[in-house]
Amino acid sequence: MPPDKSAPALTIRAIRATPVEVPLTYVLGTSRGAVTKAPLLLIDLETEEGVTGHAYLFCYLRAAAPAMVSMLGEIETLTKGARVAPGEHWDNLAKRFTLIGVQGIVRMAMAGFDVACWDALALAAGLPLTVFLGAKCRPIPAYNSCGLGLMDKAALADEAEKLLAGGFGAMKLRLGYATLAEDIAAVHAVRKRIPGEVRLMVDYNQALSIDEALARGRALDKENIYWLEEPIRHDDYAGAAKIARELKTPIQLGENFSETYAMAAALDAGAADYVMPDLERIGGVTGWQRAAKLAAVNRVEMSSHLFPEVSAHLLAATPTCHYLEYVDWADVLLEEPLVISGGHATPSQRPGNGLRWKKDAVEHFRLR
Ligand code: SMN
Ligand code: MG
Repeated sequence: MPPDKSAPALTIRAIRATPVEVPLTYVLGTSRGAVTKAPLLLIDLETEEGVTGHAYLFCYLRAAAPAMVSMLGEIETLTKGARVAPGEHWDNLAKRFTLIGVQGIVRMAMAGFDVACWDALALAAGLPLTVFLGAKCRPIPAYNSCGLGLMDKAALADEAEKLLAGGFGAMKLRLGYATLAEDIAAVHAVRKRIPGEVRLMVDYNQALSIDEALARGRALDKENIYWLEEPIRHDDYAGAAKIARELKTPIQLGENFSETYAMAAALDAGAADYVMPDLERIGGVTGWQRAAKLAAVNRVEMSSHLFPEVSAHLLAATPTCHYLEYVDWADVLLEEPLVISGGHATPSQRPGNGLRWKKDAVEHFRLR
């Protein structure tokens, strides 16, 4: 649903960006280091009409937060007084930021602004974001991506059992131990403790060389793995294509796609069987919609990366909707955390994207 036709006009007044850091219920031990806390940036887009759009970003590093706040300040300077029109803003800001490059935290800040703009428009229209985008609110299959990091095998099995709560029919295990034998032992430890029908995805977070990915991938082909994510460095599409051709297990890529251009290049190269764009790297709601069209044209199933609250709305409006990646990171900050039932996430039925901050929690977790 194009905002120009359906939403009342809104005028940008100010952008507030509040850095917080929340503890994770389950430590996320990846092959590239452990994530124990999530530094998030909460964005409020104020309009002259009194509607406030919300979004949050994942800063990855606490040190990145001040730079992202600063970029949002620059975006505020460039857009203050303009009409809320996210697609147009994306293209104008992309031109304006050409010299530094629409990448890294510049692009993340743009994406946060974009998500907040779409929220403001859907709020003003009185519609849940999914409906504003022309789709119906419906339950989206979700996999539990909390925890299951690199750790002791007994602890891994205990965690796998806990992650079934909510009726999840799928979960994701992080791999990239020193040896293939340890990777397989981790798979077996988890498998033994979960029902046979529960799907198991694995994620290497770019840890392997092409040869090592082929060797470990051939062994994993015998383990009924639902997808094998980012086995090698994320931007080696020729390498990933070779791996995708040789292995039976589907290759999943996408959290590092920078705008739709990277996704198009990956699909052209045959680098991925499935895709899972990340809201803040693909370009917010505007970038997601472009990616969803590309996935549909290529008939590739599309999942999400992090940001489950907004991604649930977007996946409901994605023709090749596959899986929502569920993490509970933002729950402590939200008036209404995302609800998981029977292994599915249902987009919030309220107008907008459903993000509303719990003020006392924001104060408590605020970075100063
Ligand atoms: C991941 C990425 C970034 C932070 C935590 C975890 C992981 C995923 O690659 O796919 O969830
Ligand atoms: Mg991943």
